[in-house]
Amino acid sequence: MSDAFEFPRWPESFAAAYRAKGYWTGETLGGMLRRVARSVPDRVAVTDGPVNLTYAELDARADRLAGGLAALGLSPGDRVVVQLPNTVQFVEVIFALFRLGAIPVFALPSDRISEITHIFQISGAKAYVIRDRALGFDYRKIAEEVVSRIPRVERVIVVGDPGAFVPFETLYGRPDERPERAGSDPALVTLSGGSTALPKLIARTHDDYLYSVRASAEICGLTPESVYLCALPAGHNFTLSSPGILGTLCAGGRVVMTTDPSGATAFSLIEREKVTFAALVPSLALAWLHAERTCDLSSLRFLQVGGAKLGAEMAARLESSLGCQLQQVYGMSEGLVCYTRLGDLSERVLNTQGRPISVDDEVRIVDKDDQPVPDGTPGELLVRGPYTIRGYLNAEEHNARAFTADGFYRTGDIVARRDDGYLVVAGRSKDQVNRGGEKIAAEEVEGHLLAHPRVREAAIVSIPDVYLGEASCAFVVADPGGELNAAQIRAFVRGRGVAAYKVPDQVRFVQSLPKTTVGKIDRKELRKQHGGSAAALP
Ligand code: AMP
Ligand code: DBH
Repeated sequence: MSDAFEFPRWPESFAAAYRAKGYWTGETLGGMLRRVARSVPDRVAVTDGPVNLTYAELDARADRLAGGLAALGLSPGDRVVVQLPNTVQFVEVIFALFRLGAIPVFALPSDRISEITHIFQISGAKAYVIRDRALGFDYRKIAEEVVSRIPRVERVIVVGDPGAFVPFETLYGRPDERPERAGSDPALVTLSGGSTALPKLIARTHDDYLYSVRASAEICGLTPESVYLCALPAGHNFTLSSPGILGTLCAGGRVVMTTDPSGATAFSLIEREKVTFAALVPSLALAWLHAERTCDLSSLRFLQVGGAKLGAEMAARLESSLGCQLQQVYGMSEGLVCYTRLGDLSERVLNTQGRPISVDDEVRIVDKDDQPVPDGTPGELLVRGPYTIRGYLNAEEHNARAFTADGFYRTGDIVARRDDGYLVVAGRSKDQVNRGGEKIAAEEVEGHLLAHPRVREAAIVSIPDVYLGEASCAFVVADPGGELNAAQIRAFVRGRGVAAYKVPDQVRFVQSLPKTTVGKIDRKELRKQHGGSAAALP
């Protein structure tokens, strides 16, 4: 990618309307922290183990780090890949980048060399911020490879033992005195869960992101007394913004970081830090249900579950077992977020994935021919609104398919709208496996499988899984002659340097794959043949 950082923007008539309605205020994420720090300087913003950073301290550190990053040669508009575990440095770094006007590109801790190389290539990023080791992995190894493969990557900043790279601690420099960015500038970049061979980049502006953050904090009733347990990866859209880290800070509340989301650790943190809310994916919620409970969880006001479908039965069990309100969250990095509301009737909380944040989220549910379906009938969800992107970055061809001519994003989710306006997610039309909230693009893993010299054809489909909701199954047509087994296939994919969750959970060898009339692999038919469910468009 070139240095240009152009992303599809909202047409001016929409932008003007979103400003006029007070959604887009011109405030930046850096400006938001400054404002909150002035009003509650001595309250704790972030807790990480024994560390308690106040708003005044976080604000000052962000300024000094921005100065240090500038001294390293980073400028406004530069992209910086951030791959940090849930620690206080994550929050410091992102606000330093916001202040500098540099753009964090969020990688997840599970990403490995294959994903990271792709992220650098398509984002044009020239710096990388990592922890030395976390979760049993040495991230400096990825950094070494990235630096040798991509000459543009000039700086690697390491929290912890830096090896040959730049130590994070030396970055606290003289405060950077740059003017604030404009609200319409890009604030951050995340990656789409993807259904294409490689994920696409999503640029979010300060205006649109902060609107979703502010509105989410309001929907969740956040106040300076709110304490958020950040248990899912901090760089994910759910954790960052729904209302997550940024929403909590926007309300003057406190974020408690943990790198261990297990029930045992989370429960003791909830008791010790008097946590008032947390966000989980369904599989983690299930693990919490089964974890031993000796701690006092009475501070917990509500628990958010999202990222993958939560069944009504599980929802009911969660609510009664944890003794707090449940909130279902259905969102996407591209924008739209739906919540069941606190105080909603239990029927809605258990059976729906909520309703959109904004009355100006325009939701269309359509059949195969893009015609609207009646309420109660499942169809593909299309959406347009004040915080839903109008296109991926540098992806003109893909955008023509992923967005309608009038700017609606095609979510690839099969959804029914009830007459009360609440949405029920019924399935998916995109070629993706949602493995406990972690999204796997079928095409991406198929590409890795096909790289094996003895694999002739391959298809990835979802299969039901008690814990994860869905697991991935690889159907492989192997070259005749010689032995090829499942373990070899899995080891091969792992050896390609991909995130562990993408390694197929099951591998099945078949003689041939079913094809559609145009000769593409018919994943729906495969799922049907092998006992999975296939959501069909009406
Ligand atoms: P991502 O592309 O990683 O941002 O993931 C967004 C996708 O996750 C959505 O388009 C849905 O397919 C799925 N998703 C998120 N939340 C839920 C939910 N509560 N129920 C079902 N699917 C969900
Ligand atoms: O899965 C998601 O991407 C997601 C889930 C809940 C999301 O992006 C969000 C809330 O904001």
